[in-house]
Amino acid sequence: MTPADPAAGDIVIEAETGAFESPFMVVNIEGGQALTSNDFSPGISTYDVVVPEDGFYKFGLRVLAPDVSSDSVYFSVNGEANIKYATGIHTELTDIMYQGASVYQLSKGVHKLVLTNREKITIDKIYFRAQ
Ligand SMILES: [Ca+2]
Repeated sequence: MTPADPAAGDIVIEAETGAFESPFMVVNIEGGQALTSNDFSPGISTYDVVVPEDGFYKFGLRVLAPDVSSDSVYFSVNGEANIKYATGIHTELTDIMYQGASVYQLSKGVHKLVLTNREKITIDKIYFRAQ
């Protein structure tokens, strides 16, 4: 089962379009491609996040996270400290909005996102959801 289309107002980035390094790699999944990794070393994937208007945005991911060795990743917005994002276990593609206090006030323009590998998660899409 594929999740519903993203909500209006979401900024959606295909995770596999990042500038990524090993162990991140691209894998084919149902309906397209995703970013995944096969080990626990801290490679990164970087993104330009194009924000269409000033506002508050919440971070989220569409993931496959089938077990306890594949259900987390680190993320950092605009050079802030890495946040560990534990998605919970999902054996089908699932949209998970980060539940911590990470609502970002972003101005119109380009912002920077960095994902850092932690374990064997598979990430299809990245969201910044307008609040
Ligand atoms: Ca994708």
